Amino acid sequence: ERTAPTTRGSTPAVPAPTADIANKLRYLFGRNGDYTSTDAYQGTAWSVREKLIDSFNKTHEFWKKEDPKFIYYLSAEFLMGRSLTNTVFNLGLDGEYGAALTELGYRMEEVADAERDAALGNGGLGRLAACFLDSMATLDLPGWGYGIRYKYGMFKQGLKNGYQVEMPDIWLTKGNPWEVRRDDVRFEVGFGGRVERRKVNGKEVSVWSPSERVIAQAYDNPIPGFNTPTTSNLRLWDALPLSEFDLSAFNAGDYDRAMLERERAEAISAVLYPNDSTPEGKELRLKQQYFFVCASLQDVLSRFKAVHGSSWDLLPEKACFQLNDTHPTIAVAELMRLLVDVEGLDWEAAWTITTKCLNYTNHTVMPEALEKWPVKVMAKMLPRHMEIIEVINEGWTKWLSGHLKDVKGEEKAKRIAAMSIIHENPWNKEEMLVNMAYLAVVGSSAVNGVAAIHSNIVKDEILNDFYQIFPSKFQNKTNGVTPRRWLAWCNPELSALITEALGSDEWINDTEKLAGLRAFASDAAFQKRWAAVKAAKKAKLAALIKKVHGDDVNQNALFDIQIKRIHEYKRQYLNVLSIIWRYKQLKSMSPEERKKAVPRVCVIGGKAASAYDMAKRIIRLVTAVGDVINKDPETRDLLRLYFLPDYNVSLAETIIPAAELSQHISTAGTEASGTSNMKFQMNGCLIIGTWDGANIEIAEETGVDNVFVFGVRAEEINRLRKERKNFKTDPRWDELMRDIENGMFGDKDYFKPLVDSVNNMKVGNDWFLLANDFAAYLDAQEEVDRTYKDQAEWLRRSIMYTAGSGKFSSDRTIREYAEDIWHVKPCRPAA
Ligand code: DL6
Repeated sequence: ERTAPTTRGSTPAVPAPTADIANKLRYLFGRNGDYTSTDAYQGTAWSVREKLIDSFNKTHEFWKKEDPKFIYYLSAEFLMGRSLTNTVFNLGLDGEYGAALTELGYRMEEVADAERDAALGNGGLGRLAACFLDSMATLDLPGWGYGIRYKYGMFKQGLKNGYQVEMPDIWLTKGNPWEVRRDDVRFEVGFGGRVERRKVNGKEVSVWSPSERVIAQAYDNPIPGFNTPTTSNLRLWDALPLSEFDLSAFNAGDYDRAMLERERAEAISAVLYPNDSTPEGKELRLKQQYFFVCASLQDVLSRFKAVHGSSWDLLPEKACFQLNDTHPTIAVAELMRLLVDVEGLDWEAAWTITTKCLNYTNHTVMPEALEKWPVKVMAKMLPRHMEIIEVINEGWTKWLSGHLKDVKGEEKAKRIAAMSIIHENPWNKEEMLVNMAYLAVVGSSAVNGVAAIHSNIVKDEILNDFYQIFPSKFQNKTNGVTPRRWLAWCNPELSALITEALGSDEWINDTEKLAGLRAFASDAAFQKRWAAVKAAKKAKLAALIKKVHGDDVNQNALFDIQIKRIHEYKRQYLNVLSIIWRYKQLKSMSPEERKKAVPRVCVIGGKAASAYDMAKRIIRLVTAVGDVINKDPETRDLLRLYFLPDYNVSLAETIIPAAELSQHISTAGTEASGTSNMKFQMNGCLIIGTWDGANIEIAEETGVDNVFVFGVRAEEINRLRKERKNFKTDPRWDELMRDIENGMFGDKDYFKPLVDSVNNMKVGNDWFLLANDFAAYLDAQEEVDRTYKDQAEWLRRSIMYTAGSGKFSSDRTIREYAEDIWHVKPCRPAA
């Protein structure tokens, strides 16, 4: 049950806002008593919204008066999840609204469950952006997020006979109390057409006449900080047609044409990352990127102009933009276009301003996610931007040539070609590509990776040529997560225990204080209370498994969780192989031996991209193995495997507090950082993981001996990949491959490509080196079992995890961005 999590949630003396909730239901929804929990959610949300907007207005009046420097976080994704609980807790309204709901016969938790997740993101990158907004507001930093108001967010995942099915996420049908439509904030965005040179006032200018124009309509989503009067903003853009309706076409009986413009415009903000395996899908994605970047930059520039006129030199002192991955990188060309073509600045002046204002974060080493747009596509959709990129590239390569004056001949040409923003497609010599990461590096002041190891890979491998030239541009900013949503609000019981132990709830704003828990790590009485909280959270997850799968699970079993996007590099497949091995071991044991085994409930969750065939096969393998294991009367008390469909932020809020072991087992050097590892750590969940991403820093903060680390290191990967053909696989591995091939879990034809991808060197080449890590992984799992049998040691480690999680608050990350990259200072309105 959700109880008031902190000392802030005390029941107020003033009457609870019961009447206001009832009023909202009466006048907004025509309801008069006899409410459902969805009604109770709607009434509460619309009532809370007013307090949120009061705080938003106050903050923005203050910021307008003070005119501080702003950070604008440009991101194609914001994975916000639900807002009600977060808003009432962040605003300190949990006590009064909790009491109001009790009067109406509801609990906050059940009412909060009626809210749909705002799933405007795919995974880690989008959720990071959401955590950052929470921290920016909490730290009183003048800052907004800018993105797209997708009509359909991340698809809903279902299972049909164990296979993933995708359904649209229709999240806006019941209205959205957490947004405000700004009818006064609309900008035109153009696509296609042609560019002409004209002489205006004796000066040669480029005039772009787009062939298609749409309207970007702003929606503001207030972001409340915690323990502060600051409420900042996430401004999302919706695409609308320029004219409502083509009445003449309609009157002439051409109904299709009458609707065409609307449909074409609305398609831009319809779906989060449409499947980009087709050329049409690709074009739409570029269109989305330009759409939100163009509207956001126009918006910022128009506010700047209203205060500072055309003192454009001042812009870098008033605004900076963080490019969240390469998705918003077209901002480099768009800011140049706005400054040169629209505001009439000289190219050089505009370039100085542009590069001072922009910064770029890299979030991936996966080559397929490092965006490169065909010049043809770019030139057709954004002809003026293509010209601008060509000029930027000319200037860049010319500068480079001067810089490399000591390098001669072919070597020099090779090095310049390797760093050219526009280059040949290595797989198709006919095609030229715009490399968006290179454009971002050349056009930015700072470039950062998202964990220490990742930032080193960015410097030493992915962008090494650039690093050699601009070493000071490159930084590391290890990711973080908001401790509000991911500990205080999702685990109120643990939160209350921590507050009691530390003597105050100051840790919610200053997570370094969690280190104080180390003093309690070996205290038997404290461990007992810690364990009781975990047991309560496990009971909640057990109830969820029962609801989804109809099974009761052994709540004394070790709850072992892997939740994240399904991807070969994240190696859910390796996890399944170890579960099959565990099953076979249990089967071969005598009843006496079985008594000594550690029971486990394994849960795997995550979505596979709709076009990612191998990932879908992995999901089917999980469900097929679960079908066999969960029914086996000999072992079902000792081992279960469940796939929980439709993994999203809200589900994570239930799963993470219940987890005892979480798996972060990517091939070393492939997971840029990971952020769920930090959420698990905060909630006292032990980690089994490779030496990858933020696992490394988590291990350092928690004590490396407290983490089940296994597997090869990033430095070895390239060599091992080359040698994989000759790698002598473990006999247990060979046995498992045969089992799957021979149909132990059915569907053997469907699983064949999966087996081949890691086992048949003629077909697949085990690119992610599952076989190399397999034996070490089984050893690490045995070590997990041994440790779990010693509950005092397990609980000591669990407490040490939470105690060591101080570094991974996104408050720390955002403070570092603000100080080292943005140079933005807190600006706090009066309470
Ligand atoms: O930085 C946030 C998050 C990291 O924690 C993950 O390790 C990383 O995989 C993810 N990157 C992406 C990039 N995808 N694209 N394009 O989602 O970023």
